[in-house]
Amino acid sequence: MKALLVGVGQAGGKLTTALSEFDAEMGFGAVRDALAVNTAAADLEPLPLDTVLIGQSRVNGHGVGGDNELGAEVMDEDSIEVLDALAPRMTAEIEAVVVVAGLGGGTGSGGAPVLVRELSRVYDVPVYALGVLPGRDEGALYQVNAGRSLKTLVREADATILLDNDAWRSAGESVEGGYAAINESMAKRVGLLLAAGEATQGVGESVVDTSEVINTLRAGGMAAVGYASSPAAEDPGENVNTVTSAVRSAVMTGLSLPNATDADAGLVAVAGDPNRISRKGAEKARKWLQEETGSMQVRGGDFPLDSDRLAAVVLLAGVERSTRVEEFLERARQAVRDEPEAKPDPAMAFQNDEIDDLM
Ligand SMILES: Nc1nc2c(ncn2[C@@H]2O[C@H](COP(=O)(O)OP(=O)(O)OP(=O)(O)O)[C@@H](O)[C@H]2O)c(=O)[nH]1
Ligand SMILES: [Mg+2]
Repeated sequence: MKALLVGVGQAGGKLTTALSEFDAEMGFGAVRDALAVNTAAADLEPLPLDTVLIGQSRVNGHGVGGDNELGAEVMDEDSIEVLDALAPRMTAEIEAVVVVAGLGGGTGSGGAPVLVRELSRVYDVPVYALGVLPGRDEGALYQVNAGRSLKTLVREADATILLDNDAWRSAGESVEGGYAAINESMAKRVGLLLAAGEATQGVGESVVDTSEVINTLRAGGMAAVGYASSPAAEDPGENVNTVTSAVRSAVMTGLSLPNATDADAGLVAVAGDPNRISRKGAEKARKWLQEETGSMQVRGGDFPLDSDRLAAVVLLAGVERSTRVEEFLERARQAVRDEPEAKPDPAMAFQNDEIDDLM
């Protein structure tokens, strides 16, 4: 899928950079161009991308400080500047626009849904959102912001691919400390998904096509992407279990939104040397995914790559009924209910039992 990426806010800019770099390193050419938009000048400055600073008259280049209503207003007021910067990049080859943002902050959280709406008005190609959900330890404001942003994105975007900041957090590591690793993991998943339909050399009937990725995402709503890889034998006959267990790991432990396995549609791309891919394994894996997701609409195919490993890239679409999404929404609702207490008097902590005495 030849895509144009637009990162909004700090997380959006960093993740867009990670995606562009992964695509370039792999030599895929699926990411045709990328732009970063923010209200904070200092966050745009280090990015190796073309940038647009919005909201200067409102916040003077200093960001919106987690106020996502202000983020939405600023994008509404300055969307012309963003659309003007995108126009020359929206060439005839572009098959989709992907708006990337952290949903818990202000600029990306508020700005992404507005930008998705504007892009959908102007262009006929699908407009997807790639949204980062705050981890469970991030503050109430992040949960509330993300809940509102997600609700709006799901309505405005052709599909919203979710990345849960808790998905790859190793025990004891802070979310902040893990951003670079999280962004790389996510860039790999989404980067491979975008590239899956591009690898048409060595064409066989079984090669995944961009239209299959787009048709899977047509299920709309929320989507998740999984990935896992494993060393492979040269003889495809020996790789039946290699393929099935890679697909299973991609779904069970490698999903961008863990446990989001109740889906309306799915796609399995088996990446690697086509001579090593076990047809039987790929077929078994597809059947397994149909049972696991409860969807009859599971597409599948090869993603030819020059490698001695085999990897599985799994796209699940229409995952909004999943327990993980429900857990997140409950956190967001709880944070809304708790809002008056979200900014407690710090002195109260010494009078109630929120914090245990040491002795
Ligand atoms: N995965 C990932 N998440 C990030 C990154 N940076 C920030 N976040 C998450 O994104 C949310 C905050 O959004 P930001 O992008 O920092 O906020 P912003 O859009 O710049 O908005 P303001 O700073 O309020 O103007 C939080 O949930 C963070 O955990 C990153 O590099 N990677
Ligand atoms: Mg910011």
